[in-house]
Amino acid sequence: NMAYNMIKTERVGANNAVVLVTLNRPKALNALCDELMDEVGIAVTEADKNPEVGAIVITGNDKAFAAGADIKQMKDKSFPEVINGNFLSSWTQLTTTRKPIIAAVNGYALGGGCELAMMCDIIYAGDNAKFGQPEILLGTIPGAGGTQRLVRAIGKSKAMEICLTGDQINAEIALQSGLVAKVHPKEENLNEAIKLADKIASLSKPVVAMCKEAISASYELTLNEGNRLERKLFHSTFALEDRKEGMDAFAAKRKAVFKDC
Ligand code: CO8
Repeated sequence: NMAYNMIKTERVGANNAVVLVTLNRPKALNALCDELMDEVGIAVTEADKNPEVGAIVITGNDKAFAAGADIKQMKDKSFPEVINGNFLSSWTQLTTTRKPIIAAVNGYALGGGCELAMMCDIIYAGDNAKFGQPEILLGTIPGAGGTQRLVRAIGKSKAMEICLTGDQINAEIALQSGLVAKVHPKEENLNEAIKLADKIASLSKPVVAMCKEAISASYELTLNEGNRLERKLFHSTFALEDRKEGMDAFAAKRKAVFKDC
């Protein structure tokens, strides 16, 4: 296990099958500097490769999930610097992860923080959560999917309102809009996210990966192409012992035991 400066990682859940990544730069409200995002990328990639791990949870602290990209790191950059360095493109590493990632958001998820949460597969919000894309107030626009994933999550009109004003929405509105899957009292939110991750981690890993792949593809493909991919993946599950075990267990009225093969 490598030493991180900006995050903490631990194995949690009943069978230690969940990796918990805690963003740990509280003095800057977890502002997402390059080093922090690089560490998140490494931790998530390692978890993705580890056969004992079934799901990943990313969280912050009570006050902030993350208050955005690091404005102080960004403010003096020139156009040639950002274009030649393809500034912040490394963030997309997260979206290539095959295992499910759950964001447990308490407090601020602003700008890049909101975008980071939206790169995850499921968002659970504490009742004190605040989501927003305040880039417009800084004279810039979202750069890590804010204008794209937010539209798909909550529709054009609400996304326009949020991105064009920089106004924040609270947990209740985020739930109503479909940005988050559930809201919990903030003290319970992380635990609920871990329980969810644990449940997913107890299922067949290749089947979970195929299911995630199919749902993620709906972002990119037409309905026809998406349904075709889904059917191919569905057929593929019949190549797995886990598919047979799942159905045999149902017929025998016992609990399925999956072996990831
Ligand atoms: N960057 C750097 N430092 C930050 C950031 C940030 N985003 N947010 C907070 N901090 C720092 C503050 O400067 C302060 O530091 P210090 O103690 O040294 O003064 C410390 O964190 C505590 O913050 P506050 O004192 O401001 O705390 P408050 O409780 O008063 O306010 C807020 C909390 C409302 C969240 C406030 O901190 C705030 O408005 N933060 C900035 C929010 C913001 O604008 N975020 C968007 C950033 S732009 C962005 O994310 C672009 C994404 C592009 C991604 C592209 C990827 C490819």
